[in-house]
Amino acid sequence: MGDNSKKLVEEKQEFDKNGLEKAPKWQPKVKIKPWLVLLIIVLVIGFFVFLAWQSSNKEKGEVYGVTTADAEELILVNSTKTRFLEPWKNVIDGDVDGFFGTTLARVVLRNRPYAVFEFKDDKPRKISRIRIMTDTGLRKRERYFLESFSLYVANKSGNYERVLDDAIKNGGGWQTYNFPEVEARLIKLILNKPINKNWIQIGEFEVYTQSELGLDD
Ligand SMILES: [Ca+2]
Repeated sequence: MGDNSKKLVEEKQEFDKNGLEKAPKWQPKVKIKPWLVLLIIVLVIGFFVFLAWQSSNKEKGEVYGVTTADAEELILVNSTKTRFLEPWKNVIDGDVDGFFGTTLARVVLRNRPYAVFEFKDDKPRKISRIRIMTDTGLRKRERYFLESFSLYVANKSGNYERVLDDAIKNGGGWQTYNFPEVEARLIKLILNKPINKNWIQIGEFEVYTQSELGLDD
């Protein structure tokens, strides 16, 4: 008991000396570690180096232009895997330039990659045309360019029906495909070839309803 009260008195004196006469020194709640600062600096520099590399990785020359305003707005429902920086959402983003506009679908065990889309309002449409664009100006990507695809649609009952089975006929620019009008709630795009590579590239995919058939090929 005696020892304890002596200790308390000592502690109180110390507190009085350091705490009340001097303002307490400010200390950050989390200690900033030098290695963490260094890591953040490296990451920031790395990000800018990546941006520079990605812009230098593009070919100069042909530009395939932007998507048309009357294409239906799609959202991604589900899909197979892609390269990390080139996800399936890039195929419906209206961007036809570089990595950020491109989908690079992963081919696993020769299974055909695919993506399922629906209209933004979740309602069915009568569709009769699609457009596909493959070349977003990235170097050394020709070997991965989409060569052939299949298009399926599902109506309200959810049963898929094949609408198209077609090839990409003239390289990476925009190509238009027409088909008899069909009601679609879900649209499934399957990439068929090249299936012997690890990847298949596609830049943009558009869907049109009957009312937009004024568009020229
Ligand atoms: Ca795109």
